[in-house]
Amino acid sequence: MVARVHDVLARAFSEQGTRTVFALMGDGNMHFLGSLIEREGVRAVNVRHENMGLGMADGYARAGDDVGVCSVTYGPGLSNLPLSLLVAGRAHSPIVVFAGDAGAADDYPGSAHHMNQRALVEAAEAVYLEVRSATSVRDDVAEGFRRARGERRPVVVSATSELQQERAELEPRAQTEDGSPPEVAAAADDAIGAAADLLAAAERPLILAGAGTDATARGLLEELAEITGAALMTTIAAKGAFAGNSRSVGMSGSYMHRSGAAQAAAADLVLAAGARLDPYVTNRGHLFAHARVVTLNRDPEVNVAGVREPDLRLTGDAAATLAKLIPAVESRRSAPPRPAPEPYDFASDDLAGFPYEPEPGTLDPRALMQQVADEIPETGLVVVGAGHFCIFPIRYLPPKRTHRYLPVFDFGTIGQGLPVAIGASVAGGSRPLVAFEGDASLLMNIQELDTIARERLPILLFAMNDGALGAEYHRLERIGFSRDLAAYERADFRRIGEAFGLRASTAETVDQALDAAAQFTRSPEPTLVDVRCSRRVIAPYYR
Ligand SMILES: Cc1ncc(C[n+]2csc(CCOP(=O)(O)OP(=O)(O)O)c2C)c(N)n1
Ligand SMILES: [Mg+2]
Repeated sequence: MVARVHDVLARAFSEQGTRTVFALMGDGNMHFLGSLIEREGVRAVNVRHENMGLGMADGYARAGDDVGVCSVTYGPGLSNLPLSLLVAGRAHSPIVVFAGDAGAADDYPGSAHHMNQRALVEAAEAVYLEVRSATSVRDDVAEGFRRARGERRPVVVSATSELQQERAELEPRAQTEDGSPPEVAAAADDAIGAAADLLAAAERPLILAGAGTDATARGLLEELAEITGAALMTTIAAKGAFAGNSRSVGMSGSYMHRSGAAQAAAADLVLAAGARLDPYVTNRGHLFAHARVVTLNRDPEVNVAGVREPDLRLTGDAAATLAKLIPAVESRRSAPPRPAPEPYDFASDDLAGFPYEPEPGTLDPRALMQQVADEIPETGLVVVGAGHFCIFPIRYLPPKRTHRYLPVFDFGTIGQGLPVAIGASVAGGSRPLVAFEGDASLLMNIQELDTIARERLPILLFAMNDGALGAEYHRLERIGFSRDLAAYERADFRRIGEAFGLRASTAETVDQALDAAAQFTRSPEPTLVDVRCSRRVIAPYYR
């Protein structure tokens, strides 16, 4: 059989560890996809919109800690990508996209497909690499994967149609990359010593854990909190890391409750482990303005919201570093640790303090969140899209150590919770997953319910249906307009879900939503719950 460049391209992707591709075909990538799927045996998840295919690759990368791969055709296919490129880039997701390129045959004035692909991709903050020749394919693809992994961002690798169809030498498959991240050592001893000095001397230390900490590191952070009397806080993505620990004071930044805020304001030293101290986590750097900040991160350049350098950086693996830091602190510390702060239950306090009466046929999403944590699967991912509704799962779902949160707030867009949930589900295999998305967000990309149904993905999707652009609805009056400008009749997600082939139901009461969740947990099939959310219930941030 005569091999072509598209065969070599496909083999190069396979050699880089590609097992799944999120794809939508066209002239520009059908050769590549044909080789990748039929000859290399890669699983194709066919998507209904390219922007969603990239969003799924993003979810795959976030959940699986592996490169997400997606493919689009040239011109119009590639033009559907920029929003997801921006989101994935801001989320530091390693992604490689194979894109067609119309090439010289299509490069004439008035040609339907011709456009400046590089400019569009670069404007969306991603890397654009062109495969140069039939003999450079493997090197070029390897370069794309290396940059995606190293820079943790999306890289678009393109090849023209002419080049893809050229004859080429298909070499036997080389050793496949296993894709696992390289071993990272503990931070340097002198930095650990300096950190131990600071921790031993601190009067009101605070430990902040992010998604870059694993269970071992979290256990060690709890040990360190016992020794030093530190309060324990998390980012949203690490919510639940310290559930049940009496020193735990909730999440940092925009989602802090008043007990946590008091601890953060009083802290004289913050140890931020595996946490990117972005503007949301640090209230644009104001939050820990009066504390010394020590970072413990693999990223040697991590800083405080871009406004301040940390006082000390521990660059290395969190668990390996903490294993050395703890005895160093113990040997220096003399004062007895402070007692744990007063216990505080934000959700109960908030429901008692703001007793909204839901309108008939709707429920209070805060009450649903308080109860639903016991009905959803014990372990697994909780994906949360962006909008007014997102505050309910983030702030009112009782934290659990076995739940891992994927908040999709990067770039502040709506609509990306759905593809990230799909990609994460594909990465997780048969593990059930729970996702929360707003009604408008979901309707923006509703066609991907078809992907969920076709792939039979075990996703429990809550459509948080307030029949409004809630984020705008709850602010319009304050700027002098009617809030009805952002309200509309609620879509019927039960009928929509059923039409796409999902198990679907309507929940006008908390009990109905709990029943649907319990049924999913017993038999995890693609499930959509139309949660009739009251418009009267206003989330804290919007009050
Ligand atoms: C692509 C995009 N368009 C518009 C916005 C502005 N916006 C932010 S939140 C929001 C409302 C989303 O509505 P929904 O998904 O129903 O969630 P809700 O706020 O009602 O809970 C909108 C339109 C945005 N962030 N991103
Ligand atoms: Mg809404």
